[in-house]
Amino acid sequence: MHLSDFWVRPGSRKSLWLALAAVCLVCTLVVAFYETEPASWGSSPSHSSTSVSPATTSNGAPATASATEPASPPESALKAPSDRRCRAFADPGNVLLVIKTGATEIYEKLPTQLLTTLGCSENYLIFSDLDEQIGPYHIQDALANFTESLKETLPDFNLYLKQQDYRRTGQDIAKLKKDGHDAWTLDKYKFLHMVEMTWNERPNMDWYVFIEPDTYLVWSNMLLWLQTLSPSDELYMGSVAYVINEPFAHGGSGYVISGELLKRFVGENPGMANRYDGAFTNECCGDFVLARTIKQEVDVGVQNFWPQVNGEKPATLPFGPTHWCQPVVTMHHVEPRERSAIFDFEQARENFSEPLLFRELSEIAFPSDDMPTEEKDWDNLSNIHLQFPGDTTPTLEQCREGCLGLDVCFQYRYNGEECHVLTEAFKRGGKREADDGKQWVSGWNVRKIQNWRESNPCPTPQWVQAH
Ligand SMILES: *[C@@H]1O[C@H](CO)[C@@H](O)[C@H](O)[C@H]1NC(C)=O
Ligand SMILES: *[C@@H]1O[C@H](CO)[C@@H](O)[C@H](O)[C@H]1NC(C)=O
Ligand SMILES: CC(=O)N[C@H]1CO[C@H](CO)[C@@H](O)[C@@H]1O
Repeated sequence: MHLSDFWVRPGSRKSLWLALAAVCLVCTLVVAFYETEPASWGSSPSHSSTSVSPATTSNGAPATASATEPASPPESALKAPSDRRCRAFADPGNVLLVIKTGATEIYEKLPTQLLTTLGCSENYLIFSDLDEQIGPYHIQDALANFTESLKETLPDFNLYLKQQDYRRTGQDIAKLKKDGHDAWTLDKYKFLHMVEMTWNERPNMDWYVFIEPDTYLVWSNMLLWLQTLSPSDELYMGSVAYVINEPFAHGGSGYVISGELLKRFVGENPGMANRYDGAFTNECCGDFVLARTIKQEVDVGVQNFWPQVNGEKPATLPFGPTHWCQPVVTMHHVEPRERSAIFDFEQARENFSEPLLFRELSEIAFPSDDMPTEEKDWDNLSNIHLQFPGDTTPTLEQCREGCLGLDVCFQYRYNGEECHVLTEAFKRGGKREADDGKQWVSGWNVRKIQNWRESNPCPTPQWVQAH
């Protein structure tokens, strides 16, 4: 209900009084809380800018510098002082993070990224398809330099123009998201200009790391990984996907371009992005066009670092022989709450100089002290059809016993008529409501998973070699 409803509807006297009573109750509670808990407010960054706060935090340390440097709160006020990653890597090196998002999703996806991944980074740029200021953060329009005449004629730019109109008229741009398709179609046009603007604004960095708002970047692993490489080599690295036969670094998994390569691709190549403005419309994906253009302009191909750089997340990763002793640098499709959970998990680690490996990460999906056994309305992504003698329809019990009785079986999934198992990895999967009257039930061979975990320690991290 809108506030104005209270004043225009004649019959709403009663709700008005109820609302006033509620407001007063809240005021009372706030005052009571403030009076009983002043110490806990002292460490809150927002409090340090008000006149009631003492100049020191609750533990006696000087308050953060936000009051004297209002222009740079990302480093001073917002960075969680307790973020252990920042202390472990006091000098992260000459690394620039670049995040690409879109105006219809920015408020939904960016905040958790800023509160977690970016907590230790002072070098980053944020690109979108609309120039915006969110508190201290300047979000740049990656398409600012895109050919004007094409913006006006390409149907894919309808959303771009509408966003500007929505902003001018004060409408909620998030409402333009709908199924996300239009934002997805517009997204591909941003890649080359984003890369070009990145170099123009921050030339001569060692490394440029490009991610999306739902990419999870394991900051410590990324820094450890980059330390093993030379930024004076021309490198374009990520998780390789293909369009027809042409390889490219999948955007959502994140990719890294060395300073040396970006210098030749952009720095010594003025006007590069505009020359390709017409090249996207008939292609599926911007990350693919980026790879093709790098190849065409400077003859450098993508190097594959999968699964260290990958497009899955704890709930969907296939833990096991292919994903075990390698460090995890990125994950994708990470929802804000999943991000917070991984972040907490990271913060609780003992030694940030020890890379976080898939083996350790598997504890999020399969905690040793709380292993899942069986879940209803659940799909664990088992995909090998287990057939029973005479092709009979198995029961859930038969499916479960079929898996638990097999040495190789990590898990099973039953849908009322078919039994699927997974033997080469274990995956957590997720909720899946019944469809066509079939209930999905999934279960795990807990003893096998535990045995596998114990008999496969990772004495040394296996950094992935380019392949
Ligand atoms: C737009 O393009 C011009 C010419 O290529 C370039 O000088 C300028 O820096 C670009 N603007 C941005 C914001 O990158
Ligand atoms: C942390 O791990 C690194 C790398 O394995 C090791 O050299 C260092 O001694 C460890 N630090 C502590 C406090 O255990
Ligand atoms: C929820 C989910 O991703 N379910 C998938 C489980 O695995 C089968 C077979 O691999 C897929 O078809 C489902 O989409």
